[in-house]
Amino acid sequence: MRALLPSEPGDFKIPNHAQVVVVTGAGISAESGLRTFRDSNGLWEEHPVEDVATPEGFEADPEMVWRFYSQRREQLRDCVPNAGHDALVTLEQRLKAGDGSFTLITQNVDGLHQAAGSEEVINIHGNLCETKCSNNACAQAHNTEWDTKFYFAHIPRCGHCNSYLRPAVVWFGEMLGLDEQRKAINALRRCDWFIAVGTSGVVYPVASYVQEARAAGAQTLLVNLEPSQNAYAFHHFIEGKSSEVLPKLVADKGSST
Ligand code: BV8
Repeated sequence: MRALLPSEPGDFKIPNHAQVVVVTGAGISAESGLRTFRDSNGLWEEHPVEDVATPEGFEADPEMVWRFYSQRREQLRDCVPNAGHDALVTLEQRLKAGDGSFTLITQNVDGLHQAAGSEEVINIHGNLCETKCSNNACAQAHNTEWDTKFYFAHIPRCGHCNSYLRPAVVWFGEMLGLDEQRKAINALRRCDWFIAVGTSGVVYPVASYVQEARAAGAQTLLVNLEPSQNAYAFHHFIEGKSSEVLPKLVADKGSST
């Protein structure tokens, strides 16, 4: 693996005409108080991923899966976006005011980017606070009755086909949404800046997006506490907390060429 030369946020000037794609992971929400997945004391520590984030896990023990996701919904009540989320809103607004473009692909299901004011967001792994019917053939994909309620009492059932409802997130072994994937690939193929923030680069296909961006000729930056598993694929690595690095990285550093 090629050694990544560490960079500083001040080394980069993102011009107002840049075509930017940002990918975020659980690390950007860590400073809002949400646990990540694979750090020490991470979410998967108590719940092996195959038990709670797979269709098989849900089929085997829907109660336990609903408890896991309901605890995460509860956690969310006290969380607000942090300076990392806010910096991405600032960047999006600056690019839209210029003749640039901005696409935010988030693996997070916490909705904090939208709460911060980000508009062009692709929830590539779904949304924690939305619920859908577990029967893929059911016409009633969403049952709004449960979209914001926190399940602890009993497993909710679809009002249309009576199957269990489930969190509207993408589990391992499940395909990502076709519309979300199409939007993501379209943005990657025309980007000239690609920034991944707070992700371990373990989960595919999102971990391969940096390769798509490189193929499009983009500058690729990783902002993380440590080199991610796919760090080798990036041109630059900025080590640090997203809430500290991003405001410096996205600042408008004078008139751009
Ligand atoms: C699919 C559910 C087709 C929602 C999640 C072999 C090769 C390639 C692919 C595969 C393979 N075997 C299986 C696969 C496919 C599989 C996969 O990638 N497996 C991996 C584990 C190898 N992928 C899939 O199944 C996907 N579907 O590919 O369909 C298919 C199907 C079957 C077989 C083949 C193909 C579906 C993937 C979606 C899975 N769902 N969760 C939920 O509950 O949230 S994934 C889960 O991990 C979350 O969604 C999360 O978003 C995602 C990634 O985690 P991160 O966000 O990166 O978080 P993590 O804790 O890992 O890292 C945080 C980082 O932040 C750390 O590096 C830390 O240092 C840093 N950090 C912490 N604090 C800060 C910080 N950085 C900056 N500042 C801070 N303050």
